[in-house]
Amino acid sequence: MPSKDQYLGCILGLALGDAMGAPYEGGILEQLIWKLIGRTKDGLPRWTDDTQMSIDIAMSLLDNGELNQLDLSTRFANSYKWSRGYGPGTARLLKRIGKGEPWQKASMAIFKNGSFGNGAAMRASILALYFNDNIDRLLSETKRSAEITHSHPLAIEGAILIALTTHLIINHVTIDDIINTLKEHCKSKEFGTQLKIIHAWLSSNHTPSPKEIAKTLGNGMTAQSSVMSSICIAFLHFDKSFSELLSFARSCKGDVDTISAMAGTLWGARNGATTIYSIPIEQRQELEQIAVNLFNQVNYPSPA
Ligand code: R7I
Ligand code: MG
Ligand code: MG
Ligand code: MG
Repeated sequence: MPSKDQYLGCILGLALGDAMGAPYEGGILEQLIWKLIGRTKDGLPRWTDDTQMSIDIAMSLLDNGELNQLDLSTRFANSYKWSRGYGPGTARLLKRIGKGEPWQKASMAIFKNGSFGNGAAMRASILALYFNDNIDRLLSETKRSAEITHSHPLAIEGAILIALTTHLIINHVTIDDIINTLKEHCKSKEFGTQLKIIHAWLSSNHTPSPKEIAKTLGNGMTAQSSVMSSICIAFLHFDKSFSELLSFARSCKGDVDTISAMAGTLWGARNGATTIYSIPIEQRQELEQIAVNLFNQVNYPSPA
């Protein structure tokens, strides 16, 4: 059975990965901008769109008692702020929804087949915290949460892989068994090939360097160049500290906030929040309350 500490770890790992990774995301210009806007008035590290959209999903689920796509699309649009560093396509899409365009139309308006950015995967661990009793339901609800902004099959598959991995981790499944289950759910050649590489590395006890991960699995803003990298980084750091995970993800360069958020949420799902409580972050109490509310709605029996 998952513990409340794992729920806290999953949410705080995501937000801390995001906020700690954000100063290193992208090129010189993006890093300069983040230097100017990366702290709250009280000097706390700010998180970005990765955490904001995760909060939107959590609040929508908790308030509606189900995944309501119209409600979620409205929340995404209402929360949009340029200073959270949204992906370029998602920023345009959310502005269209904000002006009243239905999400079904907006989500196809920017990229011809819908976005394959990692913006659906980065927020997908929340689904695993809410839909813990049935894997098929988890997968179909994850797809519904993703397609509001990311209707491309690779973006949806990336979201499903993160949700499923989170689900298996909070339910104490071993890395070997997680990999076997992920293999059953990899539909695309892209993710399937990457998973085989991770499997081969782990079975031969090879520890890839950050450079090797970036080159082989990717470090970009697309789902297919960041989801498997993040899963791999999380697996490599399950028995190491959160700060080692962060510094490894930073060395991978590229989309550091999102890779750290996805690796961080998986690390926290496994290790809980105890060792990361003291790291300062924007709105920590609100984040913790969300984790507790998600945990409480699942109705896990209390320990004897
Ligand atoms: O996926 P998305 O919300 O971006 C999330 C990223 C994370 O790093 C966040 O931290 C934030 O910084 O942004 O935003 P999108 O713009 O939908 O997708 C991200 C990028 O993937 C796009 O800007 C494109 O460069 C690329 N991309 C595509 N390129 C060509 N054709 C996504 N879909 C396509 C496509 O269909
Ligand atoms: Mg971001
Ligand atoms: Mg950005
Ligand atoms: Mg990012």
